[in-house]
Amino acid sequence: MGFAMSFNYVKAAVCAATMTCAAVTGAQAHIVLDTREAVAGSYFKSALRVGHGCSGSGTVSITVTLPMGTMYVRPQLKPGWRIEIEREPLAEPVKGYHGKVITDRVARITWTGGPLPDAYFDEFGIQMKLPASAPGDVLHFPVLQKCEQGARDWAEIPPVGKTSHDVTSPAPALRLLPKP
Ligand SMILES: [Cu+2]
Repeated sequence: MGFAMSFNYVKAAVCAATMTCAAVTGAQAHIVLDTREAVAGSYFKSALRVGHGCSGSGTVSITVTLPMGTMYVRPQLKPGWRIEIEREPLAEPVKGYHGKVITDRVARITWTGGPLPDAYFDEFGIQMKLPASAPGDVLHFPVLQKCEQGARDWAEIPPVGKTSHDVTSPAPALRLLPKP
């Protein structure tokens, strides 16, 4: 918690001192993962932060698509929001804990509730085990945001050499760090 806060302070300071300020604060207002980096293969707890609605309209649901390789995905219960977990079969079963064989995975999670007014932000907690590797060392978590009026698909993946600041509706992203 303390670390995340000081990280944000650092970013705010950088933002004030550089010309990328608008881009940085803009990205903060999107739908993003609260944590941007984590060690590959580790247990990871974070939250999807919804920074605003759809062109002024309040948010009534978000659906996140989980990247391949994430395991043991669990959403955090959230008063006022109904949670739906959609599973899909794995191409090949994998060995889990306690000698269990795992044959499916969480593909999508939807929170429905609110409405979360445009002027407010909120966070939707999620935990999982991260894969040992990912293409380009980045995992993407596309989110479909539905509002009282309209919707927004946060699913853009920046092309190689670009960042989330270069696209209008970037998918929340997590950089995988090598195991220490
Ligand atoms: Cu935004």
